[in-house]
Amino acid sequence: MKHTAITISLCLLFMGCQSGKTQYYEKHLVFPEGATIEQKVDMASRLTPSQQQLEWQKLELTAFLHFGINTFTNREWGDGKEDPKLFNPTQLDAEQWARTLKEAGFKMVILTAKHHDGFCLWPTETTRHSVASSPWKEGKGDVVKELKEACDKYGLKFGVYLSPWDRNAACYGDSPEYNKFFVKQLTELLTNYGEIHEVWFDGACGEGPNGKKQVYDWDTFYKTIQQLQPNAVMAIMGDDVRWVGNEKGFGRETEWSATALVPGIYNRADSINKALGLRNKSEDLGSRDLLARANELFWYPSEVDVSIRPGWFYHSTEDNQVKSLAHLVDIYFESVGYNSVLLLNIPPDTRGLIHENDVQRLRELGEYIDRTFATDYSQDGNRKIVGKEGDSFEITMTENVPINTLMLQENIAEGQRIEEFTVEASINGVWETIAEGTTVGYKRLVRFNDIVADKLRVTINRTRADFSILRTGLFYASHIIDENSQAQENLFTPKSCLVGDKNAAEAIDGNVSTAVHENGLVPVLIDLGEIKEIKGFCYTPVAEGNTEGTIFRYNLYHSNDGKSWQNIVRNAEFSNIKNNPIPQFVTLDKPLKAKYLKLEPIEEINGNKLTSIADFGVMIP
Ligand code: FUL
Repeated sequence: MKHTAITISLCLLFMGCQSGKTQYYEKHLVFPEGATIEQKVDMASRLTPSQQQLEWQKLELTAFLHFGINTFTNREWGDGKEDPKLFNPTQLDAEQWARTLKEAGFKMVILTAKHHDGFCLWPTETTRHSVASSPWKEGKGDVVKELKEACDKYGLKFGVYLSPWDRNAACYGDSPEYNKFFVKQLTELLTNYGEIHEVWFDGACGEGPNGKKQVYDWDTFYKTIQQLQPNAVMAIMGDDVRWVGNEKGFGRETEWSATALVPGIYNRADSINKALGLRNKSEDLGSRDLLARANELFWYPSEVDVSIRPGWFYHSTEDNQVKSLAHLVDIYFESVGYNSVLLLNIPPDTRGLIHENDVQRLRELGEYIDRTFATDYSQDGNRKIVGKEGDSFEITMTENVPINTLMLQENIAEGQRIEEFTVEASINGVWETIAEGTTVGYKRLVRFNDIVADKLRVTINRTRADFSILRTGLFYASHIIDENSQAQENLFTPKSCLVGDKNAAEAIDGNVSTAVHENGLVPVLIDLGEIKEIKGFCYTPVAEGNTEGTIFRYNLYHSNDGKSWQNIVRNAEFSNIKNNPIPQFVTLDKPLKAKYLKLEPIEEINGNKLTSIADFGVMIP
């Protein structure tokens, strides 16, 4: 008897209907004990974003601006020991940044108010390591203020990146002290600059095994944001916006905003994510298989962050490595078109301007997106379509022209539901399958070969509950011929290479898809074959597949006889190599002449005793 009563009330709960009204779960839900997979799928279909998350998702395009002391030291990660006097942009013009970004179609701008070096772009009261100690505007400048005013002028939303990891703050590692210091910085930023719409807390921390251990007070950080900027989302180390898991610019084809991944700010995150085998990088974050094993779900949508150049900060050597239009368009389709927000980084240069090459590429990208989506060849793109699993709907063309892109948008205010769909086209009266897909979510752009069709038919083969589509569209995206971005460095191919004792021809074959993996932290010994003038070197880590053994910290030596060695670089790091495994170009302080180089690993990215290398080149004048 008791059992029946419980069953009836559980059924009511699972059907989500109490007195005829559908029950939704905002942002988070916990499955009742004993819930079946059908019941879990049904509840998952009614998990919805918060209002802030919904508004954030609609922005689609956000610009990231990495600017700070690293811009002037030519580094990716500063160590916090830099002289603030180095910060001296000669022509800083935040309006040029805002105008360029607005014209390219961005809706929000996020500035690195403080990166890992601890240098603050606003005159904070918390530290001397800031613009106030720099010669720029005689210490009276405030980059945050200038950019916020420019964003207001151009109608852009504004967000701040505030790195929790701080290599300058003396109190870093003294957890309560640093937490107070950090909340003070956060409070200054969230109080003195008007509305802030995204607060970006980076997850990176490169402190090695003997480094400082800081326990962050996420709860207080979170409450500070809620109290001071209730419309803001808290990203990455936050529970509103999820890092997609790579810095390459590509999202997942199957992208669930309703995920089983527990955001890192919750104490239980490590243990639950480990038990479920989940990381930000995981392919699957929300399938039915995962729902079956999970006890709770989060509305935790993906943000795809990527730089327009290889690095996040400006380096003049990368002026000719601005990503091509074709590459950026692919990134757009595989981020915005894969149910994510694209966060594209454009690093202002040492003048304090967005470099001409980036301005040009952004203009091309903006024009391409505008042109592609200006004409929708479908009739009635804005009609609302609701249906059940297995239902089909047709989209009729307005004109007899080629198309190659279908846009679908689910009404995510009621949850994300579609799991599988098929697209057919009626070409000369005959139906052909032209594409298949999985999730839709906020926006799905489906690309297919150019066709001229009378109409398309979309069948929703699998859905978690009745589906609800807000928008469909048919477009033609013109094909772009890619011109390769050129690396500026002149790389010399060594004669031979030993990794440990092993002859490692794959490490110098110029082919980054062949790699050498060795046990132990073993030296990479390079024989140039003759004495050469050396400007620097390039270590290319393994970027795909088994990335174990990637070197993080290293020493570098040179020699003319391969026996007596002189140290050139001591305890240096390949900053950010773990998340962004791109070729690491290292320019020596002074060029030198040598026949041999030795790269000695001190620390691997995950603290393992392994060494790997995809390629090694020597920079010559
Ligand atoms: C990473 C950082 O370490 C990089 O320097 C950069 O800021 C990127 C967006 O996030 O984790």
